Amino acid sequence: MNIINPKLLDKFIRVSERAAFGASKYRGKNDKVAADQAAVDEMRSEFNKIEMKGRVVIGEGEMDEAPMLFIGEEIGTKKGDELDIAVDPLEGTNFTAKNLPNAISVLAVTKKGGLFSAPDTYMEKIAVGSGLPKNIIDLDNSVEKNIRLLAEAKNTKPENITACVLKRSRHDKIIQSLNTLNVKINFIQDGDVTGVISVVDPTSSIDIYLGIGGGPEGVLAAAALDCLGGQMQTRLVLSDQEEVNRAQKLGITDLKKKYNIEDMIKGDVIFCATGVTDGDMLKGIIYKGDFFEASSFVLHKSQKISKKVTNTVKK
Ligand code: VTB
Repeated sequence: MNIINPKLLDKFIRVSERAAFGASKYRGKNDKVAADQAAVDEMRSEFNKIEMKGRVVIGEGEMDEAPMLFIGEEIGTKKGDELDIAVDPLEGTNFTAKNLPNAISVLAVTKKGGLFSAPDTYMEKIAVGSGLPKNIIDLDNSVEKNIRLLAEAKNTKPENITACVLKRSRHDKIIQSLNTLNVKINFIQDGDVTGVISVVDPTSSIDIYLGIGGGPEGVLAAAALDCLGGQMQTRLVLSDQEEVNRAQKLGITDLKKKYNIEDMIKGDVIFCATGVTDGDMLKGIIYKGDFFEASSFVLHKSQKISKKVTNTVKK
């Protein structure tokens, strides 16, 4: 495999740490725009210190909207390896604004051409953990069929399965089907990157993730699952011509394609997530005088690295 230089890992951890620190200043201040902006600014300036020819493939929007970290933006010193980068500087803007658990800063990195550039539209998602028969779940199966297949593979009954679902009315039908099978549902208010990753988290009881969330968040979660041996399938939800145009602009021709992890993430990948507020997966940023303490979840596929790190960083 064409690997990402392992020496860059610490530098990428620093990027998500700084983004989380930026956002942390706005915890509980009821201003999600300012929190997001602070995360973006910190993330961008830290990325620009890294020796690489980086390109944002999943970012804060498209160039004509002129945000920072837009799709296509070149980042890094413009010397070094060509890397594709997906970012969500603040995943959980509402959580941060209200100082609720589970806000994170998150990024994924591949070699050039390794990341699916998903448009910022909705995406259907289904994900399960490791150690299961390949292609066990499918978006074209009914919810009932997917749950029964999963329960069978786990040698248990549907009533012993736990599903994670974003609490939205668009999921009423899924919820009804899960209720019929007596599946336990773990609702989340927001933050489906963490929701999807929970299927591979040995400390969580979640067996399956189901539902519709953001496309960019889907690809970020796929990067983590790829390193941890989970399975995931996604499909874009394009609700009008404008969204179709956006997808086509990113080079997508088959609008109904089902994406498995290997269609979203190719080759080596790095994933870093840092807690902004305390959460199920990570502790939030802690201030310590002139320093802050940041907890991150870090993965590097080719190096078989999967670790949680806590660093003390100068403000
Ligand atoms: C989704 C989900 C994200 O926001 O994008 C959601 O993927 C927005 O969904 O993790 P709604 O339009 O239904 O509110 C998050 O939950 C947080 O960014």
